[in-house]
Amino acid sequence: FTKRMQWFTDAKYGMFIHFGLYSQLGGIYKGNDEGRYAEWIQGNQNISSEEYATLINTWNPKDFDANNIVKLAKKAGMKYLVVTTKHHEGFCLWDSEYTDFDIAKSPMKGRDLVKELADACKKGGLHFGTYYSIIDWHHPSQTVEYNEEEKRKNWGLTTMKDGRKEEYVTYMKNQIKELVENYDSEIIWFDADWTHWWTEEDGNDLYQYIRTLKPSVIINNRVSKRDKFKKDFGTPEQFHPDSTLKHYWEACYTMNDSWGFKIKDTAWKSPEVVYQKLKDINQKGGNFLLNIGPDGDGNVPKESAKILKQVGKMIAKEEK
Ligand code: FUL
Repeated sequence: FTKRMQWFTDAKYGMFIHFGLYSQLGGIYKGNDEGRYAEWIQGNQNISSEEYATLINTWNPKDFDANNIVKLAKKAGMKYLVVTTKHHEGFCLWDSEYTDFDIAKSPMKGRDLVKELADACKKGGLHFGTYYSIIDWHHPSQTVEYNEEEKRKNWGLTTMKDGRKEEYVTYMKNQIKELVENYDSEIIWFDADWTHWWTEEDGNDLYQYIRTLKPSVIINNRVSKRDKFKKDFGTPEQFHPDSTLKHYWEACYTMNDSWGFKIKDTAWKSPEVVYQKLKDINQKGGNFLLNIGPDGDGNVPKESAKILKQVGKMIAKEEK
């Protein structure tokens, strides 16, 4: 285990990328800018899955440049990268054999952003990881839970339709197999294990499945009810522990407020604040995964790039 985790602990600092159909909205849908996280807009604004799915027709991030992103990450002093291959919305950034709700059915047909990033990482010497959401607001196996008390839909919790779970788990396994075998993903970064139809046992089973596919792969604790399952690493989000821990961990943070690109979010952290976080986290034995949310054209927001480069300079200076 220690050996398998070695590159990860040595890496210390990585880039998180939130990118999906939502990126083209920048947190505003039909004039409505409600909601904190732009990647949650479907849920925050209660957009039906059919209506939301039409966003695939206008999704055309033609400026997305994986080599430039990797260059930026390296300049920033980062050693690995994790991209949202499928967020809660269910849209896949790679050409998956198992769904039509993917890049191949968008105006970006012919390109595969997961492949582009995986290749760019390989070329640039960065480790490559893939985020994958367990809940899926698009997959026909699930509907969105209705909360009687609050009289509203609870998008964080999907409901698994009767008899559809096995089919969906197979779907996940097939897709993860694609990510591991075709893109050589080194980290499977799960999310949304909190939903009630996903049990600890399901998580452990999926974990074992992936480990057999590729023994060296690293899997985060969100595969299986994060609190009870510390392997391979813990994932504090937008905070970090104030002392060292017995298990591996990686704190993830945004540079402003939202993960996905949000036009109105200007709450940028200063380079000093980001640098301090990195130091503090690393000193306590954790990794730091810092997010960028490219816009609808695929461009990295100028502010993010600027902060990253300045932090990179501070790291370089300290290493001299
Ligand atoms: C959370 C998600 O719901 C957010 O959208 C984001 O991806 C964050 C890293 O994890 O659980």
